Amino acid sequence: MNKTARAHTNIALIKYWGKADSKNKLPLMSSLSMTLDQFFTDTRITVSEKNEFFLNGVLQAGKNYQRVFTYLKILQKKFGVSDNLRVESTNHVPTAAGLASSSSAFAAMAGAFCACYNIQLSKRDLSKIARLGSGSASRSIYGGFAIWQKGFDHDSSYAYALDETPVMDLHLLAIELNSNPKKLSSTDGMLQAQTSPFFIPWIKRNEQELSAMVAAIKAQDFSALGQLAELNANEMHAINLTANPGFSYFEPDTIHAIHLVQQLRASGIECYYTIDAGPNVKILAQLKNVKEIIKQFLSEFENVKIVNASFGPGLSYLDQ
Ligand code: 2P0
Repeated sequence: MNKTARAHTNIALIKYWGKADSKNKLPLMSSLSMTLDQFFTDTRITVSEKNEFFLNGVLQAGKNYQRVFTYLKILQKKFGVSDNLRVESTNHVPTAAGLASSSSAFAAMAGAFCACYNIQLSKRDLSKIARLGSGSASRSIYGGFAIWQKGFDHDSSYAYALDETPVMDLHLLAIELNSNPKKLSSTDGMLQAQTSPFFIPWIKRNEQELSAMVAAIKAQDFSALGQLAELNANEMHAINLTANPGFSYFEPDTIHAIHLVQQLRASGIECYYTIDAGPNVKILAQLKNVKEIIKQFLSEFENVKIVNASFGPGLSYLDQ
């Protein structure tokens, strides 16, 4: 078989930020995401003479190589196989970088592993094994809106589709303000965040925030969705600031972008932001306002790159 697997990046509107079990990547909260059309990873795995990982055509060593093969060895053990593997991944990220993500990388890797060994899995089981590579990858098995239910062990922690083909008018503008590598990985950041006095309240709010988000999506209520997403992102970043010691992914331009979103809103252009483990900002908007928001960001920031994304599909295989 050896088909190429394609998975799209997702952005969480209700975020995963805290683990119950680092080894199995079991989260302390459920999360909800939007899969994006503009950003994806293609991966092909073949049995080979030696273990090799090529990313965008370049042979990888060190940390990147380690992370991929640590993961693939976990899968090989699980499925009782033990060959050397050649892994070829290509990240398709339009000119605006800063959105190459472990969510698409490990969802595509899980799919490519199954294709290599002709292992037939349900989407639910694919989601579980993608999670072992990176928590957020569990959600990229699906298109549209996906929910990762936290569960309590490997078998109960998986994502499912809330709506794979939403008709909602929702755009995500990925605003690249800064392309430097992040200072603290998500894995380390979410561990450090657990020292915040607000970490337990953050977890306790998860169920009610998730239900409110599901209701907003079902009602196609853009205002409610945006307000909830922005609040949830602010909570995550407040926890980072109040950790001991505190830290932040924000850069001066991040604050500047937040202020611009607030100003746009005050002037009647409805939009909201969400921010992940890095300085870049993602804007949630409806089609009628996309042009004006892009114009405002281009006039306010030098060298900013903006990609207008909407809903993307789940894991697929390319015909060859
Ligand atoms: C999310 N993020 O829900 C959250 C919000 C970033 C901020 O999932 O340790 O790369 O590999 O499970 O999935 C990024 O963390 O972390 C992430 P690991 P992952 O999308």
